[in-house]
Amino acid sequence: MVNNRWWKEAVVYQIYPRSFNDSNQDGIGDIPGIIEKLDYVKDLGIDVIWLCPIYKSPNADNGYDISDYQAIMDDFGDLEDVERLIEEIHKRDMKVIFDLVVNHTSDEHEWFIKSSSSLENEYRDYYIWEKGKDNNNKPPTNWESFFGGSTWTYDKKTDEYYLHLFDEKQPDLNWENQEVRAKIYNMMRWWLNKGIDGFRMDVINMISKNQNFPDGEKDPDEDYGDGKPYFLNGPRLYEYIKEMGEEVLFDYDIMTVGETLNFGVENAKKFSEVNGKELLDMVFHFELMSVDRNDESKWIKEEIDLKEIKKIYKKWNHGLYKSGWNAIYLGNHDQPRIVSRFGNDEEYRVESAKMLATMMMTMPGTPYIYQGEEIGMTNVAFNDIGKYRDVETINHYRIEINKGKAKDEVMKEIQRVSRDNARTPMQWNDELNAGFTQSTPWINVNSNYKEINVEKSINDSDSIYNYYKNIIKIRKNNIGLIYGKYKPLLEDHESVFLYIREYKNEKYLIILNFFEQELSVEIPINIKTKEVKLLISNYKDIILNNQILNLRPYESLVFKLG
Ligand code: TEU
Ligand code: CA
Repeated sequence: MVNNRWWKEAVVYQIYPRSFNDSNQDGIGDIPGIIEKLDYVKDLGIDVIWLCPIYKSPNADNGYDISDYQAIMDDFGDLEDVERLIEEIHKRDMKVIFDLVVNHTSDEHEWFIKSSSSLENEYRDYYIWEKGKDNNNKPPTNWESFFGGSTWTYDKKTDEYYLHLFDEKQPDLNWENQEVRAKIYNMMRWWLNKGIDGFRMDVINMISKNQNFPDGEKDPDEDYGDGKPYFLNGPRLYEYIKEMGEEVLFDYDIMTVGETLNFGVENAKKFSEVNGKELLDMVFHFELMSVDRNDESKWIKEEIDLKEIKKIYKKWNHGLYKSGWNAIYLGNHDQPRIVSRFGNDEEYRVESAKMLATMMMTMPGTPYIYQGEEIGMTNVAFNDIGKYRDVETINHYRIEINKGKAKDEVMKEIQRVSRDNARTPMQWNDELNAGFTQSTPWINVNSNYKEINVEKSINDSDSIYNYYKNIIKIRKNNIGLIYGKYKPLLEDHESVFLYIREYKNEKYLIILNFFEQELSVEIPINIKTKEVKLLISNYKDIILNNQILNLRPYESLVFKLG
């Protein structure tokens, strides 16, 4: 039997503060700006807000490079603002989880400044320092950073290299050092005691590294090898997370969600609890994030195969049915806009965005809506690299151009994949800068804001926004959609996604036409009885002949089968 928990019944809304709402007209979203919009979030039907990093940071990676965990980024406000934010969220009967970024800090963190000051400094061992190969002329390993280039940067002063899986301004902390861990746990308690309701744990399965630092496998024509086997799910990962549970998590009624690359269902289950105590409640796996891209490079496109998507959901839904829990997301601040990626952001923007919402809200697991998804915000196609802000995007451009790739081709990749697609300002209305700011925004607003914005969406009863609102309500009023068992049907069908959710004597049937082609499908269940009720659909009527349902582009339907 599945245990009922508040975080299983919650719908989460992710806020990327920099791009949400600017209250003081400096072009950057901020904490008071979020407070101004809490009623909007609440009204959508949200229970939990996941707030991306708001800590002090020089912003090499928009706050994922933290220079002080217990202070606030100047652009965003101060600690008082944050305390008020927590209070205002709670006042509205919502909860808030913070981003926990403890695989690395900023190189401007006091710990790193001390660590890099000399070999003897007491903070030296807080980070991962190694001698290079070939008389210290080459990095210790051939690993490639997520943002391109080596994972090691040479430090002249102490004549050693430090490890950074991400940007060189994001040195990896040395979790082998017990003092580092103790300080992190203290910091976590400090925030929990301020009343936050949990953490989203950034790249949490990277914190334990294989201490032999072996080279990764490498293609002869590539510059770098694959270090993932040596820093993902490392030898002491479970020990560390369990310790974090004992030192911090077990003492609070909170929710935790780990961001985990290549983790797998078995790990998700294993890490979800220990001796009946909740550890990592759920994880963000990346399997759906690679269905439209090449395994080797996220920049190379592949066609979406619905059968693969079905397999991924089945594996995770069945795997975590009895123990563990799923996190359901299609997009976030690192991914393209979901309607542009999995739907159709032109002719069928509204229909396809509703179809994707239907899938998310009827899957087992806690759904995460990324800001702007609820109004169907789309990718942005800046024509000039100078308009992009994301470090990964800018590095990619430089590296590919240096390799001799044509500019047009690189820009096309960037327009499709860049993380900045999700980071353009929230579109509130059709006024200057979409109502995000009165001054120049830190990144340009998507030019479609006159068409796509919150104000317009609220006033249109047929909008994506009102559909989200509606389906969130439906999910809450039908507990079977939360706890029900997942049963896929027509698993080999290439364009229709069909499944049942079953809970005690409740039963639901979900039908999604995943693509734009119209088609007919024979429904293996009789839906023409008086017990069957259509809960929601994204078309005004339904075309049914006997058991044959005619599905229009991206048509989606949710039935309650008595
Ligand atoms: O992301 C980790 C991650 O592996 C990727 O999603 C990453 O954003 C990138 O696309 C790799 O190609 C987390 C954060 O969500 C991301 O914003 C940070 O940049 C990163 O960690 C480092 O903290
Ligand atoms: Ca501001």
